[in-house]
Amino acid sequence: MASADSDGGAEAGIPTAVKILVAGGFGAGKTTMVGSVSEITPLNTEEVMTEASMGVDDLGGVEDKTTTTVALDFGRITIGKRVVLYLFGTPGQGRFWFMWDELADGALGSVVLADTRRLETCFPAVDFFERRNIPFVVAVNRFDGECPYTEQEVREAIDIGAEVPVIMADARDRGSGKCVLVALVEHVMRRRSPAMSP
Ligand SMILES: Nc1nc2c(ncn2[C@@H]2O[C@H](COP(=O)(O)OP(=O)(O)O)[C@@H](O)[C@H]2O)c(=O)[nH]1
Ligand SMILES: [Mg+2]
Repeated sequence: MASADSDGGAEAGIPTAVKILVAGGFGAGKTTMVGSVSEITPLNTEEVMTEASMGVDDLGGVEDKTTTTVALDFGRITIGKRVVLYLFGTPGQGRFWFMWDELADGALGSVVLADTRRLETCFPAVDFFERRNIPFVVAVNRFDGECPYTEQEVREAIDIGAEVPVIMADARDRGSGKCVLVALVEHVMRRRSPAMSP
């Protein structure tokens, strides 16, 4: 898959295909976000949770959740006619960690969804992308309307560098999800050509 900096295709009228991950803890809104922004019917592998996942998946704070993504979510969105983002939602449960390296292969960057009710559930995702030097933005999914924390408080809680964008978002809202993705693409471009930084 072409990366965003191979611009030849875009100049010739062929959109550049970019792979983006949507990560975060179990129940943070990954499936919801991929579904709300995707311009194709999103593929999702949601299954009703069975007793087999009891005691295996961490339902702390999301006890009402009755389905779970067993493999991944997949969606597509075109940004400004030139760039096509292919979105891969990562499975949030710890028992699917083995898939993350495969999914991350060739990814331009990632959205880490943070659930304001359980901020700590996004730590493993943040850690994963930091270790592999994969650019990411943090999208704070405001579950009950208002986010109880300021951007600075979220930053301190997650302990991320000042250069990582933190965006307040609503995973159910297409426009909001699109803003998050544009922020990610801009962040990746800034990292690749520091001269573009404000
Ligand atoms: N109130 C509210 N509910 C949300 C929001 N985002 C997701 N949800 C709900 O939270 C639950 C978990 O979301 P889901 O996308 O399945 O999480 P995933 O495990 O990260 O894929 C679902 O029932 C969603 O409908 C949000 O921004 N606000
Ligand atoms: Mg899911």
